Amino acid sequence: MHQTFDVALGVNILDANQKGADHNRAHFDEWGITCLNVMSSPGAGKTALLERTLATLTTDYKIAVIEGDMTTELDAERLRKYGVPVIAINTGRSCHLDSKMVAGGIHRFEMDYNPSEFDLVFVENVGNLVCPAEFEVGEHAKVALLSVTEGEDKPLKYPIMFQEADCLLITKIDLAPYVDADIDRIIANVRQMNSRVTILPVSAKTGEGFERWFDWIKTRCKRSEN
Ligand SMILES: Nc1nc2c(ncn2[C@@H]2O[C@H](COP(=O)(O)OP(=O)(O)OP(=O)(O)O)[C@@H](O)[C@H]2O)c(=O)[nH]1
Ligand SMILES: [Mg+2]
Ligand SMILES: [Zn+2]
Ligand SMILES: [Zn+2]
Repeated sequence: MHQTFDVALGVNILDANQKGADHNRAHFDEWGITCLNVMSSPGAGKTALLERTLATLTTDYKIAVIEGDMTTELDAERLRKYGVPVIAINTGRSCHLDSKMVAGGIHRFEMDYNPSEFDLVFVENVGNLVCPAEFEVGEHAKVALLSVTEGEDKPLKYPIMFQEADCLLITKIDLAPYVDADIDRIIANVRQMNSRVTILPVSAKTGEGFERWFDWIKTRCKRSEN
């Protein structure tokens, strides 16, 4: 009984979330914006990835960020240094962004800026390897990060994030020798969960792998220069 109730409640919550996600995507489509939902466990390097990405891509693309954190604007402040609009959403007790929270962010963005001038919106989700993957926010693609310091088994233990991802960044590869991480094994474990995902090893510290990441973004961007 208890389980049936939980399952039904879960389906209703996800149904309602999906309607909100469709609403958000319709806004992005109307404005010609590509939205990428960036997700990982806490500290895998989402903000560091976006810092290095903004440092390069803002010359070719007009970018905004929707920054989700349970509390604080620490990450939002880090990204504002790159001169882009950063809409901060504090989720309070919620360990993921949902489509309604992101709708609030989008409507704030719409009031303060001309969204049709923008090409790309990155959503940095709350650090959590589980539920962000289940709550679509209106993105066109899901980007998941797994750092080499987290352990090679994570794709097997937390499958949903890896099954849902369109692009999987193996981050902090500069640290691989220090933590005995076997990148080929990480890739094999990700592949076991998802045969079609693009897998890109990167280091936000050295910049290694970022050209391929930028190329991937360009193939996804509606208003691509290429
Ligand atoms: N050596 C190394 N450190 C990194 C790299 N990327 C991120 N870090 C460090 O890892 C820590 C966490 O990075 P963040 O970018 O804040 O991670 P995050 O995923 O945004 O964290 P939350 O938003 O709190 O979930 C920081 O101390 C970064 O400097 C990298 O490529 N190499
Ligand atoms: Mg962050
Ligand atoms: Zn959650
Ligand atoms: Zn709306």
